[in-house]
Amino acid sequence: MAYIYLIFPMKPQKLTTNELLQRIYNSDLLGLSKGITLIESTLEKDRLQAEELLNNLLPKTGKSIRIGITGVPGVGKSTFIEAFGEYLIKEKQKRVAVLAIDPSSQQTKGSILGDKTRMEKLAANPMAFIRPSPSGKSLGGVANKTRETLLLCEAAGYDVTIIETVGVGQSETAVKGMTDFFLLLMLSGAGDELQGIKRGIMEMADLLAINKADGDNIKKANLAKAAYKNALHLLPPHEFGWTPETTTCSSLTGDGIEAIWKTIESYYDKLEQNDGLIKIREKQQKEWLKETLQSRLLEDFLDHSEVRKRLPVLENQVIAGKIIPSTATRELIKLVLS
Ligand SMILES: Nc1nc2c(ncn2[C@@H]2O[C@H](COP(=O)(O)OP(=O)(O)OP(=O)(O)O)[C@@H](O)[C@H]2O)c(=O)[nH]1
Ligand SMILES: [Mg+2]
Repeated sequence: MAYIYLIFPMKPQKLTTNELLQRIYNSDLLGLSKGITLIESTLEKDRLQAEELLNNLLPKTGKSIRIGITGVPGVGKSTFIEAFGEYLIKEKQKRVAVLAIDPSSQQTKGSILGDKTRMEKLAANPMAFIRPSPSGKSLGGVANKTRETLLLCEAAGYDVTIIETVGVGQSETAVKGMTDFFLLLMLSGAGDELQGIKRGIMEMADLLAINKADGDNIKKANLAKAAYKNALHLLPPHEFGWTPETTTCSSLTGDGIEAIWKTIESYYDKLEQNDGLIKIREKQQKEWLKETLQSRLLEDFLDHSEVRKRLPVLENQVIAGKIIPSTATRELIKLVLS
């Protein structure tokens, strides 16, 4: 590479799709990064190449253990991922990729994983790959790029893919929709309301871990664990026979980290008994198509020249209370489809 830069110092050459594929299959980090940059580009020609790349590497995807992790800001997600990632690499010889979905990254220039400071050791480990959240206008757009990046990481041979998101909004649903196992990190000593955790998010969890269970906190963490265990009993049972579990952990002492991995392994064992993984992923693929179709159709529709001309007029009529939105919509659809 240095050689190429010497000859063309200003303009590094773009790789062809085949070159990218070979590099990704060889787990070449530069190739993987270039592939992700292509995925994140909004230029139409890059988009087309990204699609070609992804369609070609699809047969090499799907083999990783896909884990989603959420929890309110400060619960210790990054510190946990660092400890957990180090454990997986050292004790289980796994290669670990960490991605993020942060819909607010547009404004904050990427808060999640933006500073890798709390994952310094993991970031420096050649067995790990850490990529900050892509930026984007909509959650759907950001999530789609992360989902495609996950496929690239799988083709590059990562055994475990972790997607972090912050537990305050809609992004959990997006992460749930692209991972197999969903881990919710919580703190002891604060009610769910205080932690901003909505019941819906608890319902998504396959494992609820009370984090920072160390020092003076251990007792409180155990009490919280018991309380959440009871609360989980009240929720409807999961599909495929999995009963969500509750545990405690500490990224500082390492307590509970191995047990969490064991839980994930038994979750996969359970799914294997009734083709659960296949079914979960089929459902996710179907949903992914639906979402992509919806957002793409809307984008193209609003971009249509006739719609662009007519929409402001109809918008004013709706604002003035002269017509209802469905009448305006019907007229716009007729403009495009006729
Ligand atoms: N005692 C204790 N402190 C911890 C533990 N894990 C994280 N912390 C501390 O909690 C703070 C927040 O940790 P982060 O890992 O940055 O939390 P986060 O959930 O990634 O936060 P955001 O990225 O802002 O959403 C830091 O000061 C950590 O040192 C733990 O297991 N025990
Ligand atoms: Mg963090």
